Amino acid sequence: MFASQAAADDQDCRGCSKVCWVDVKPSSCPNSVNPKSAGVLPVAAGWPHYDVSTVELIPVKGSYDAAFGDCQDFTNVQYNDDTETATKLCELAMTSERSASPTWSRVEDVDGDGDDDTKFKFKVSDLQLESDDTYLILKGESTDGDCTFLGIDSVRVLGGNGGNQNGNAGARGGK
Ligand SMILES: [Ca+2]
Ligand SMILES: [Ca+2]
Repeated sequence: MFASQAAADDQDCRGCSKVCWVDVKPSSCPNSVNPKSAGVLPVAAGWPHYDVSTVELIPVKGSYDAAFGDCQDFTNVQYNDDTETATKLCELAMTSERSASPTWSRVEDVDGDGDDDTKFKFKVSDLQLESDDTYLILKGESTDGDCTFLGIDSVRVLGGNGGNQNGNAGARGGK
């Protein structure tokens, strides 16, 4: 492992960064979460080779011009896997000081396209969700240490007035 190099790249968002699809609460939309829940949050990601010890789920606020509307969906994947998007997600992730590490993970073909993906579970309490959080960013290093993989999906935090009300506007809005 080249953890120190990976960490250095991670810090400035200028290392190798790539985007994969992420579906918070697969098969559910909106992705509603009770921040006081003692349970776990399932998240699927379209990439099988994570160094799981580096994976974080990061709550962020605001409007992001994602290609999808309210929710990413593993059955209808829409994301921009270009360098610009990867850099944007990396910078967005750095605006948050909260993150959770997965308590469970398993490699499987979530969307049935013949390529392996990864399922994760995160403790909801580890996320320290706030009512105006709008997205969750999944970030982790590749097992070969060469690249950071990032993905984003919306979250609707129950019990607040926040939620992802700007999801569609964000999707259509400018940058
Ligand atoms: Ca979902
Ligand atoms: Ca797959």
